[in-house]
Amino acid sequence: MASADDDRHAQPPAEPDEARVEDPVRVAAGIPAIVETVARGWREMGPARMLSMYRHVNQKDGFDCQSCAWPSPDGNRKVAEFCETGAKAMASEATTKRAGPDFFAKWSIDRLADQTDAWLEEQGRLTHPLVLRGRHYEPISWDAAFALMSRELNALASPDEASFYTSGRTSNEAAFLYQLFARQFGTNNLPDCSNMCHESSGVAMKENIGVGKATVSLDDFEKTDTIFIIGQNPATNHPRMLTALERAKKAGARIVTVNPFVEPGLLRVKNPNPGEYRNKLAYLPRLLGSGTKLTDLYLQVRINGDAAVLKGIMKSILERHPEAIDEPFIASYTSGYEAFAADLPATTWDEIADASGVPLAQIHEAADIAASAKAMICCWAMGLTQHRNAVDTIQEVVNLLLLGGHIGRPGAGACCVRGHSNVQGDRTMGIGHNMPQSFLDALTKEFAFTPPAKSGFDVVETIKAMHDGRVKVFIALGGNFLSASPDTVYTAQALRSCRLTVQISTKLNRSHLVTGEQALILPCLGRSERDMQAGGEQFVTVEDSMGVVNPSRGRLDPASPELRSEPWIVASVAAATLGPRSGVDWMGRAGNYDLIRDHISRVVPGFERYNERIRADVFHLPNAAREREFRTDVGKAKFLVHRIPKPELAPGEFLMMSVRSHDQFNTTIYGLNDRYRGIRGGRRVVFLNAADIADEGLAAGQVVDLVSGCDGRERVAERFKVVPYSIPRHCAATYYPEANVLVPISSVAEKSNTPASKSVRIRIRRRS
Ligand SMILES: Nc1nc2c(c(=O)[nH]1)N[C@H]1C(S)=C(S)[C@@H](COP(=O)(O)OP(=O)(O)OC[C@H]3O[C@@H](n4cnc5c(=O)[nH]c(N)nc54)[C@H](O)[C@@H]3O)O[C@H]1N2
Ligand SMILES: Nc1nc2c(c(=O)[nH]1)N[C@H]1C(S)=C(S)[C@@H](COP(=O)(O)OP(=O)(O)OC[C@H]3O[C@@H](n4cnc5c(=O)[nH]c(N)nc54)[C@H](O)[C@@H]3O)O[C@H]1N2
Ligand SMILES: [Mo]
Repeated sequence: MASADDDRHAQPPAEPDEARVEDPVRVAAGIPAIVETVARGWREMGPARMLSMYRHVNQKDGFDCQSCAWPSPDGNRKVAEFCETGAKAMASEATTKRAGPDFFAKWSIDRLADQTDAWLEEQGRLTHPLVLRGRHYEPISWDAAFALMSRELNALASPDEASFYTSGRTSNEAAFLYQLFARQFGTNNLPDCSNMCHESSGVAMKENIGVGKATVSLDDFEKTDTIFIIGQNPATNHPRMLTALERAKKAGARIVTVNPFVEPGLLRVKNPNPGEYRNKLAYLPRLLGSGTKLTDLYLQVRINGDAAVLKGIMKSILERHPEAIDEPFIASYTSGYEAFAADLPATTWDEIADASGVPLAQIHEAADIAASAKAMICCWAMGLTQHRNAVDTIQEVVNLLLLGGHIGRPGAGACCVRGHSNVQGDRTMGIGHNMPQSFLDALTKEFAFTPPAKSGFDVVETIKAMHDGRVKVFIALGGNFLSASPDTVYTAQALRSCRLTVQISTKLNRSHLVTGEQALILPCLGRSERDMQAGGEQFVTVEDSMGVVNPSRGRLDPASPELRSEPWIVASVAAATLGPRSGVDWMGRAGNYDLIRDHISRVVPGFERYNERIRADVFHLPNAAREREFRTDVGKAKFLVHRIPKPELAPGEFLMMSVRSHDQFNTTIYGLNDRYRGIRGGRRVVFLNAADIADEGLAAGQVVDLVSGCDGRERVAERFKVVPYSIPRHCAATYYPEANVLVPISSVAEKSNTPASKSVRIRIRRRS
């Protein structure tokens, strides 16, 4: 049985919150972004290291930024091809601080667990392989660590008792080796962060259009005249997207935003990058000016009201703008239009107004904009993917695009904006619990073994399987599984039930503190660091959100001589565990990544002549839907019909979305400010509509507990300060990961199994 202390340690401490509330900003980026970039870099890295980092990031001879998956231009890149958020990610990795053996001798895992996530992050880079002995981590040799892993893995009754998690910073080369290892070991248990992220997008689009990836590329933003941004906060999470948006605006495009929050960063932007200004004399005045307006029409939708908004827009187009329907495209390339067109009149305006919370006049206005579009792009992210009906909603977005023929046309298409910098590449490389048979067949052909046929566990299934003893060894290639996953206390119990948990990491996080009976930390090189192997200096490759493959070459000296690269670590575990039965020369591949890329070139379509092409330049992967070739079961793009989900709130309940602040990368907390939304010095806040605060008899600044539970088990997140904010009635917002304890493990998106972490039903409880 877990003790109350154990449960408490699974979560960041519920400290009295010091959050202060200011006015939200009026314009994104600008001078404060420059100040943050320089101040953070200077503090963490010192001036020389900082300049080297900023000079090499996202350059073709440098490394790929560790932050988001937004693409860099194919052609000429600016001198500073990065943003404030990227600077924070770089500073976090290239910091001169170290958490070495002395640190762990001093700090037990219990005392560490009492610290905040921001404090854990601040302790610096991990330097040595570590094993947990008693309540302290102690150094262990690499060989002894691999021997321990091999012993535990080979002692399992079935390979399916192990699960191999991947987070999206992992390179293509490491990912390819890792999935090969898991499958040769005998399991498809390859959960990844995508299961909690854009899985819903992949599932939805594969059914609609036969491709689970964005159909646009960066230059489409220069050709578009209409952009919808649905459930995404680019100013914080994909700041370089603002450059594309600003350019599109200057070229006359219109932007419609759909979001429950009025996100200040979507209203106006001032680009802080001098490279954006052809006339350098204009730079300073423009930086001091009021910036460029981004959003033309802001639909402040109720949380999970998007399906209603989208159906409303399409109904309005059918009724009021039949000329905007691309009949030739629909006739040649799609199926299911009749059923779709018959369903919209059956959906009533009352239903649309109720479920969306958006005034109908605004829905018609959005329809007018969509109907006049010659080339429309729809962008979305977590605001759509993390709901129970996420797959259906995303399919409505695709319906809207299909209606106007906006797929496979210059300046138009679907743009699911990925999170982690290589999350898309990892899946392309075979990180996935149910890869298509064609991929498994290609593995068989290349490596002369039969991969397991049975579908493996994703994230939620892995947690449940660990919880009830079906998975006993858990290995994580990056990430922070405990804090990123839903239902924190349940997930902590699951991890504690394991025989062995292994974290391959760069920095300390809470997943190192809540462990199986035995635990290892294997510290690895970050992307910015030089990677020397037996065959000389190596580079890796990554795929961005638009299917462009980029090389990434580290430039800094490693944070410690004990660090090893991810491909080397994976190869070593595989060699130790599988021995000669594998037939793969693992250490040969770890010594020369060209050999890994040669395998990839024969296994993964689109990577032919990989080594040669990546040395010449970045390259685009093929995307059939972009060519209007729709590889669905009927060979056409499909209109799909869905009902608007019924609002599911009981009286006194709120629907809560858990979102990112401006000062975090997922579970890595850089600082306590959310500059654009005007929150300073704290994270335990709950954003509510002022009328709801009054109705509940609460006051701004009051500290409350948040309670959820849909399966008979009550979950409590303590000490959240009430903040009035522009958000629809009966909606609430908190920050992730503090609120993850409230997300029930059973509350997932249909078809994608993604935790519904933006549709959490909560109650607000006064503290006595
Ligand atoms: N700085 C920084 N950059 C990041 C990350 C980070 O943590 N920090 N994380 C990376 C990762 S892995 C990812 S996946 C992306 C995430 O990027 P985003 O998806 O932009 O991240 P979130 O903060 O989760 O917020 C989503 C937005 O959805 C809105 N939203 C919530 N519920 C709904 C809804 O029901 N309908 C609509 N229309 N909108 C809704 C919220 O108000 C918020 O504006 O960013 C990546 N980049
Ligand atoms: N409630 C709620 N939960 C969510 C979300 C949400 O919006 N709301 N978002 C979900 C989403 S979109 C995602 S993607 C997941 C994120 O889940 P994860 O990807 O598992 O989490 P991160 O916080 O990105 O992982 C951070 C850790 O990765 C390690 N790391 C950093 N760089 C490297 C590297 O180069 N190599 C290795 N090996 N390790 C490295 C560091 O030790 C760091 O502490 O969380 C999900 N959870
Ligand atoms: Mo993500």
